[in-house]
Amino acid sequence: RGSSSNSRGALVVLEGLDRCGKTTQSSRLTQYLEGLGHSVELWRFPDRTTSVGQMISSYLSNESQLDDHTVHLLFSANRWEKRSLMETKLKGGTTLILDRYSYSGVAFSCAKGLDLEWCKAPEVGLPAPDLVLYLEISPEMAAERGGYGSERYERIDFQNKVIKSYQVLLGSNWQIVDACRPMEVIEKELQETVLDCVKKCQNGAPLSHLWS
Ligand code: NYM
Repeated sequence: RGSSSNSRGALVVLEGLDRCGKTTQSSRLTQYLEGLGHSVELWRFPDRTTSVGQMISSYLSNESQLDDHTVHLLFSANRWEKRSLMETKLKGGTTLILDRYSYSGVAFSCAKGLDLEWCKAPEVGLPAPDLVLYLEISPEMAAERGGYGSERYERIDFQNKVIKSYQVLLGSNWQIVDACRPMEVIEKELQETVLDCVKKCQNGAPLSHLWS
């Protein structure tokens, strides 16, 4: 597949508030690309399977307490520990669909009051996504979807702060997707956008690094 010698997989990120539908949409998107014969993998951050990920997971479920800066750096370390595999996969032609990435890292920590530039710094040098799909929904509507669980951050007032920090991060490779619509409608829209992006990367669009 792909005619250019610089052909590679695409790095596609799904972002949004808790319960915006990211997880459903990212797995449907992965199935869709697989069905077309593309090499594709679905990853999620935090990756709770590593030892850093386990520290994060116990923090999120309130089983442990950590300083806000410390947990921010753990989330970042959890991406760095996957960086080399991420680049290998992309170079090998595999498209990666990421359920959350550095934008979540910055948006959630900033919502706690940490400094924006401080939050962005540890992410510098990670592979930059070719496309960020931001699933837009109000915290009230997200909360209605079966309600929030017991994890940290799942509160309407906090989610409103997260929206504000996402707005600061918005870049030219972002697509804002109205996530209040029926699942199938959103799914179709994402398919078209992502397929375009996959083709561009097959044709050799260079991979860049954060924060670009
Ligand atoms: N989260 C996620 C962060 O605070 N920083 C990060 O870097 C990442 C990747 O963790 N509320 C937050 C956002 C979510 C929570 O995510 C766990 P999920 O998608 O529910 O597993």
